[in-house]
Amino acid sequence: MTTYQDAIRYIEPKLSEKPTIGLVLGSGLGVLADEIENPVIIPYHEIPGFTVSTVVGHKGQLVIGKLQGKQVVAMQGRFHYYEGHGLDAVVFPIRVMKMLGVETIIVTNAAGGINENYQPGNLMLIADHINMTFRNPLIGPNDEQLGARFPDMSEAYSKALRGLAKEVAAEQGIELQEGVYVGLLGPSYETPAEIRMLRILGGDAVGMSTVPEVIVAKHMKMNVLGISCISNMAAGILEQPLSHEEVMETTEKVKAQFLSLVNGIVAKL
Ligand code: 6GU
Repeated sequence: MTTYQDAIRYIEPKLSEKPTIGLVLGSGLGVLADEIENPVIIPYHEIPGFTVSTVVGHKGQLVIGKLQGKQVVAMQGRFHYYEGHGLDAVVFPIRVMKMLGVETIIVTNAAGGINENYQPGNLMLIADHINMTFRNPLIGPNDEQLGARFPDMSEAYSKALRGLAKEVAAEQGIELQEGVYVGLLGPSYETPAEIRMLRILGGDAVGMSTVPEVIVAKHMKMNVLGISCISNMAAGILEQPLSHEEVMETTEKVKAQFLSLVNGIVAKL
């Protein structure tokens, strides 16, 4: 069995400095990793224990180096449960990041807007999430070395980091929504009836990632900041079908804002 230590033993010798900030870059948002200076780039397939991402718009490599003067490790492309990986594989890189030295993790994704005040292209700070996958990566015997059996989730998305993000957004004149991310399994998008249900339940945005990673990050007591790019309105809000192409087009349009927001946040960490 491949252990986290096998991955660490492969990655660590390639690094000159321990990364303290982790970035998980969602669909269309991987460009941020291209700004990392003097990068050490490690394709996932080389790393013991990593699986390979299969989604269009996801590159599939770790990029480690300096961003805004801080040593960061970025996942350029993440794993989704709908790809057929087990949850263990989905969260493996998060645990590896922690073991490399990461204390603060910024998770990003493309999400559909449930809140009718949102518009495609908005950025949304994740205030909290609802786990509608009804699966949990911590099921199984608990490894006490990693964290507690029953981890607290009452502040999954750090209030202090959200405050910092709002400060940076205000400085830069970037409009920033704040809301609840609903995580589903996918890969089919939701029906209009499901979206009406999720709205009643308190959801503002919906996507197919992030929840398992954040559960595992909190298990290991990392500080988490979550940012969704509202790439499209969820089903039934506009009179048009949903497509991954639209998701990629919108993330392309807000790329500059997204980059400047996350760069600004990393600079102040
Ligand atoms: Cl509308 N739904 C889900 N589940 N994921 C998405 C999305 C919608 N838009 C982008 N990702």
